[in-house]
Amino acid sequence: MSISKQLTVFSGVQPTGNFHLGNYLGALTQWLDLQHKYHSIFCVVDYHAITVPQNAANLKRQVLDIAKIYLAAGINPRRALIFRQSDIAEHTELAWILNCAVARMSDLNKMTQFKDKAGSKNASVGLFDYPVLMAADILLYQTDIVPVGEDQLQHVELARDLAKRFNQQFGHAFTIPEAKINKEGARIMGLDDPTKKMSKSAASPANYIALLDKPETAVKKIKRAVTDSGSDIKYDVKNKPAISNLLTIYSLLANKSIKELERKYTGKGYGDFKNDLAEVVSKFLTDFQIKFHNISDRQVAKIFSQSAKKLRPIARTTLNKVKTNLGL
Ligand code: AQP
Repeated sequence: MSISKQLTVFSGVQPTGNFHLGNYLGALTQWLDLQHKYHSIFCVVDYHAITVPQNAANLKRQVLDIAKIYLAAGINPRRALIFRQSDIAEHTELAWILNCAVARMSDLNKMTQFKDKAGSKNASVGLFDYPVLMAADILLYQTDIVPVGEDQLQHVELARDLAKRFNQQFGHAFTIPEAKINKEGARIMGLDDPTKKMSKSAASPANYIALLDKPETAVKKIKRAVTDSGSDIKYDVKNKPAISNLLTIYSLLANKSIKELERKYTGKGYGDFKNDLAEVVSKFLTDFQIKFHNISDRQVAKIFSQSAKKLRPIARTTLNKVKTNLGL
């Protein structure tokens, strides 16, 4: 009889900009469930953050704040390992090896996020290559499940392809991971433009509700959120993308089905709907921020160091296998 290994979950968030409701509903809410069932590893991916210019003091602050967001949202450090990517050097070492052994320019040229993010800017090589670093993050821990929002699906696919290629060409070294996407909330759209995803790096703060926005600021953002033509509160992504997005946010935060909300607002207008949604969001943020402000930097530093101590040997074992297979 074979003893099946406990499955491993890995995911991460970049410590950049304002962690928003899209990150929370698309990724973090999945982590909350998974931590009870699986060996769970949640990373603050600071090496990814430096793919675009950062201010040193600000980056240091944001790294701690993202970990506090994980904790305030309900990630339990006794169940899940929360760590800082740059504490484990094996991430960049494996990324280099993948770059040379199996990643190809043609793979990275297909990545839509790079095209979206690089725009006309003088993009860094790191920004182009960041999906390979993400593959290394995932593969180092022999990850089975990667809970992410829809925008990261393409990157998890790349991690799968690189792992398969490596295993075939050089001998087995990696578990093949699978992405896990929420049924609802996988792609929360911008409040100012429901055709584009809610994004930390959006040009205008009217695009997102940050988990650290003052509740009164969030209320204003919801009241100013764009709506569709007509006045029905109806979930119809094609014809009513803005209201559908607001219904999704409302449904997930209030734990009410979209059908129930549609019934509740039959015959009512956008004004009533937005007032109630603003109240739901405001309460959510108030409760969340009380927990956030109760966590100290020292607590986070201790969690980082304890997690890194446990994870380093796993990362080292994978890397040693990879190096042996390559003759390094
Ligand atoms: N709008 C979104 N809806 C649902 N999920 C989302 N995610 C991001 N935006 C949405 C998910 O959040 C996790 C953390 O993302 P990240 O820090 O790696 O950043 P990102 O995917 O590049 O998206 P952001 O947060 O909008 O940042 P910028 O503006 O820098 O691109 C991931 O699981 C992601 O899928």
